[in-house]
Amino acid sequence: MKQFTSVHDVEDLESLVREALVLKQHPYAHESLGKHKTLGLIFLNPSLRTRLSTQKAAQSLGMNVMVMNMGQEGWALETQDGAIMNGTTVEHIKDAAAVMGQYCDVLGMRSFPKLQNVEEDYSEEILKKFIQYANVPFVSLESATRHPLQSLADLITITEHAPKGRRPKVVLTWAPHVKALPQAVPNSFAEWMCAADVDFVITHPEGYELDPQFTNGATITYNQQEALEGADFIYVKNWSTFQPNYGEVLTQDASWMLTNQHLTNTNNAKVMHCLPVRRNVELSDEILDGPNSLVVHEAANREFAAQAVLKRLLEGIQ
Ligand code: AN0
Ligand code: CP
Repeated sequence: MKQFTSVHDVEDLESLVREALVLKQHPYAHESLGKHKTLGLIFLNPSLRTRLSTQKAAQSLGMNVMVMNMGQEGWALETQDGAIMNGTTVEHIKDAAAVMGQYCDVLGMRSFPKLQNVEEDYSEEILKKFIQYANVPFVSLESATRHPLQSLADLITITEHAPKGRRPKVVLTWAPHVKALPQAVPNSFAEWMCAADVDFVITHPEGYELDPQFTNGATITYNQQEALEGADFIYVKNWSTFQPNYGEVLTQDASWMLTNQHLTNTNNAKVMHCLPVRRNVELSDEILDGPNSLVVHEAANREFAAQAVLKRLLEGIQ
């Protein structure tokens, strides 16, 4: 593997999930694979899980890790080709990426969308330029439109907890939030669930339709109660609007926040969320602190998702 930016970079999904589950049992089985190899993690935005789980995963493979909080500690980056840099930006992404590619054998970057211009965000310009100029194997730590390490951890979690002998029903439900959030997590989750062996339903209020390039193959309904019927897994996430007005909050309707009452007609559904979560806005305390919550298991699996991906990237170098 040369890069991990979406499900399309994975040749065999099932074997990657299996590999992650084996690594979870034997995390130090490949501790010399990354010897004398350096991973650079570049954060243009905040992170807890992605930063720590990816560092730990790399260390278990014997890699050296460098983390750069670009947003706070780096120079302000210019991304426009041909820009006359007489404003606030100090260094062009071309130069910064090329230099980091000299220091690192594998690079990862987190870059959120600005949620102002749909064409700009969905072109993934920053991600593409970074990969092009760094010119080393690359892992996305969440880009403007996708969060593939999260989706892989989610699929690992579903695989571990799935009912035996039948396809699980997985429901992605929109949840309220006070801020406009990216579509990256739901886009990515939808894309991975459409590629996995599950029955997949998406439910959200009218106006929150996701880009169909990610949801093709899913059943989509505005009726949350109907969607949740018989669910084995409920994946909770807020997102802002995609179209026609990009990056907006249309409603904060609290009836969309899952409580135990919402689980009544499910198959004793397990509840998932990528975290961080706004308690009692996106998800109720009673669910998060109750027996159906998988959120901490999911976060734990981020380590083995990252380790499986880094292992494949390292194998691509050797
Ligand atoms: C981010 C998002 O929704 O994309 C990161 C999630 C992993 N969440 C927030 O900004 C709260
Ligand atoms: N789920 C997730 O990516 O968390 P962080 O933003 O804390 O990395």
